[in-house]
Amino acid sequence: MGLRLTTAGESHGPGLTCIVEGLPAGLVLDRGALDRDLARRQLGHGRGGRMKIESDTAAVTAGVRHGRTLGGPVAVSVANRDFANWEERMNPWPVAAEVPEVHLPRPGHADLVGVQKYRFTDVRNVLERASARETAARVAGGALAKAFLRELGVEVLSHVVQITSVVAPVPETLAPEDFAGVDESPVRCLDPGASALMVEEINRLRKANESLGGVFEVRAFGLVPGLGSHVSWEERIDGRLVQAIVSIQAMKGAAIGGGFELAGVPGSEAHDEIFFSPERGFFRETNRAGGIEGGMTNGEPLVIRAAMKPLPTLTKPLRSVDIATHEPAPALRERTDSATIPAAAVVGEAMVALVLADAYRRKFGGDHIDDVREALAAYERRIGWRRR
Ligand code: EPS
Repeated sequence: MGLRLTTAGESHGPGLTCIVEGLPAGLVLDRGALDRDLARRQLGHGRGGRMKIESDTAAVTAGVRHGRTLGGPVAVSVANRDFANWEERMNPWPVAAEVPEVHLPRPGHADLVGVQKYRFTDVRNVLERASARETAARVAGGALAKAFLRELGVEVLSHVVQITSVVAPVPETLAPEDFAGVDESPVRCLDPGASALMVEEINRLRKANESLGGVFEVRAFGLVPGLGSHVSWEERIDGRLVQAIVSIQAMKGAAIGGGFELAGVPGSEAHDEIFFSPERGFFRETNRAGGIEGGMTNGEPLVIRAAMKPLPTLTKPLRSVDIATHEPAPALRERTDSATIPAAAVVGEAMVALVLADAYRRKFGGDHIDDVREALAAYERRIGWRRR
């Protein structure tokens, strides 16, 4: 069995729930680490008024006893504090009050196609679930996956590399230590100069009633070679990672290693030559493949980037059409964030961690965390793997 995440919840409903199935028993969880990841997802220059209302914390309601997993599904709930302001509009049960419907779909959102597909007349029935508030539940699930991966020597980290036209320089190699201060940057960027320019860019465009997109990068260190498989398309880990990343609200693309740039260089500059030494075993001097060859991890750090479109809720709304009258009208004007790429990077970590944890569960099995560790150690011995 692999590892599976289910999330439930609406943006202004009572709360969000995540269920992670497939964690082994005996895994030690750190309550603080869960809340830290939830708090990291709330950070970043460019967030809107909602983040002043929310202060996300994880309430574990199933699958854990005295700080250790029991082997069953783990359930975590994250309350929506804002529900207090939406009790009538978002009550799970009928209310006496008249609740007006939303009829103005926002271009770039799920709004229009969602009401068509689900036979709704009220856009709110779509936008509440489509909202990126749901990513709080993903991050809670991702924190569980990270706890499992940490036991296996794997760390998943992220940073922002671009906000609209501001592109940060990224050194050729990065080690986990290089990410130590990333959460102190207001945009979660490793380069202080670019960080300052990104903040200016957000301020400038926000003042012009614009929203912003960008690019973040997730890196995973300590991965054993052989996660995923070349034998069938569904098992290729690059495909699974890209699916997970692009499933994050507002993502339009994902690229592994050199990504699209590899398409423009000759073969001799696109691959990572293979070397061997008794001390290091097999090793590479470059990592253009981003740690994946043939749909499998190859032992080098995983490098994956995601491109996020500018948020589609604009303070100066785009043109739209009233779905009840079919008259032209500006799109729904909602309170919104202007830039969320720093937060999206934290969500990216969660999604990558979930896919990697799933791959470790599929490859090494085991009902207890020590079974997993033993199976991994035996495999590492067999292939002569030296942990990087
Ligand atoms: C979101 C709109 C905003 C964001 C929200 C995602 O919410 P609201 O409409 O309440 O102002 O703040 O993100 C979160 C609540 C969150 O926790 O990230 C959207 O439309 O996707």
